[in-house]
Amino acid sequence: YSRAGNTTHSGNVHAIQDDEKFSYGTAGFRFKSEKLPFIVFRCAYVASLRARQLNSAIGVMITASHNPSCDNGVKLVDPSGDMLNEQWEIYATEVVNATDAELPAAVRALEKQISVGKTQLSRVVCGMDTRCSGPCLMNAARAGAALFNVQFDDIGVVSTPMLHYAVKAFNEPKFAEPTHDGYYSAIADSFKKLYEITEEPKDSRYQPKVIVDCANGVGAPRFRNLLERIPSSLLEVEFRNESEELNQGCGADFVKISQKLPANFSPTAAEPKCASFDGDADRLMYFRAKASENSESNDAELFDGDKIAVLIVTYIREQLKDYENSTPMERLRLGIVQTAYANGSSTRYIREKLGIEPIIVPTGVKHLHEAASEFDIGIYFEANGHGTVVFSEIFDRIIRRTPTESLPLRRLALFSRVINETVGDAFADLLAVEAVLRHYGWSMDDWAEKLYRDVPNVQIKVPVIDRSIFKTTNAEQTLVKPVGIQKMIDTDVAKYNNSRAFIRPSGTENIVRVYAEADTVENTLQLGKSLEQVVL
Ligand code: NG1
Ligand code: ZN
Repeated sequence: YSRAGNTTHSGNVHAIQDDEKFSYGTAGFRFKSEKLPFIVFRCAYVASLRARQLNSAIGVMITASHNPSCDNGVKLVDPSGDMLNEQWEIYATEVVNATDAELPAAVRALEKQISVGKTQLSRVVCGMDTRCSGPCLMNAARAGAALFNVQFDDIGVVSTPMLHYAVKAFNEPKFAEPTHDGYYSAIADSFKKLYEITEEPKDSRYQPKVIVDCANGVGAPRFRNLLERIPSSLLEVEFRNESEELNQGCGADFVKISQKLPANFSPTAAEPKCASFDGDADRLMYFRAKASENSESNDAELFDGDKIAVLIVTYIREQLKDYENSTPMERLRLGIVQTAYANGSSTRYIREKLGIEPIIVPTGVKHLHEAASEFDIGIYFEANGHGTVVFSEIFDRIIRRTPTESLPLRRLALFSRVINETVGDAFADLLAVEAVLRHYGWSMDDWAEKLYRDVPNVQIKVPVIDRSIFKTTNAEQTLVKPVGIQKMIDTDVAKYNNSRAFIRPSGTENIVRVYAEADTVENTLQLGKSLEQVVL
């Protein structure tokens, strides 16, 4: 697994030059799959060091999420199921960037630097998505972890959130059993119990049926496994896009960016409630065919991460009232975290109607998760459908572990276990959304009308030669470099009503992203186009 001997899953040597450098980005290392064997090998070694340092389980996830099937990637997961500690991202980058000749010295230096405590609990837990390069990379990971003699657990083909969940479960046995079954039953059992103590309103328009676009990824087999534990009278799921080309014309990212129906969804058929996963099932997007005079139109109406976040926060706040009424002195702090991509309407609604000041952080789950963890109940969602709710120890003590007769508080405790608090999880989030819709007796129409309406928005990917020349500030909403561009953006934005726009370099693809909002669809598209010209 050296750079010189880097061998692809088809058995060809694909040497990596000494001067080719890589960096641990928002999604770990993510490239064409042929580059990955030596990277995964070295990352698993770094994971084993981290495991020894903390005497804990550390996760390695092999996936490239919504990217095409020829890509793959690897990211590491810290003991509580969180993203890897930042200093260790730097270590991982250093180890991967060492030449073959430099590697032994780099490794010795690192081994000297970290102090190793007791080691009997140290292990590397590794999962992969459905890509055909996965098994070869799993072998590379096993070999990497073996260098330092750390136990290796191959948990097979899993969604990214299942891997995060398993890592936490290995380290906190009370949390759940660290197996596929442990994950399925913890979530499904909480969903069923929550169902039992939720009374659907008499005039309910809720439909217990969802059509799910699995992006031809890991969501198909694993969500089927989870649903085996939930009677179809409680929730019926129809699966689409299970085994064709991964992420091709489908999946949460496709639906979000194109605002179109994914492959195999028809605008004319009666498909009232649909949802889309991404390739590794950590993103969830609800959608339905957009009402249109043109029966051929493939336009989708999105119920994205922002809509999901607002739905969930509305529910949590309502359940929490009981607690606040009985103990007015001891409040649980409820917060909501978004990024600049959140629809302006959602941010305004949260601020003005819910009376909560949303926290805006830079793109990347790490930033959202961190900010949400400051609260007793921290809700975070990216507009693209990646998000969850995190709970503090105080919440755990007061709401989960204190027996109560209060139905709202019992519901809140169960809801907090349906959610996968380690990371955004398409399966858990879908069950959480269904539980809330049923609680309110809401149809998709209700969900669309009773909260807020999106302002028209557009996202454009602009390919660039070197995205590193773009530097931002103000939670990525202002460009400081190249000098002068921000002025041009401001001039364009000022031409439209209710407009907002920003340009930032992607952390995962060699593109910059243009995001724009304005009063009408036409103006939004125009603004987007003119901003695209600014970058080109
Ligand atoms: P970049 O490529 O940095 O915009 C994308 C998503 C992030 C996050 C990461 C990791 C958007 C606009 N960006 O990041 O939210 O999900 O991928 O997968 O959706
Ligand atoms: Zn993903």
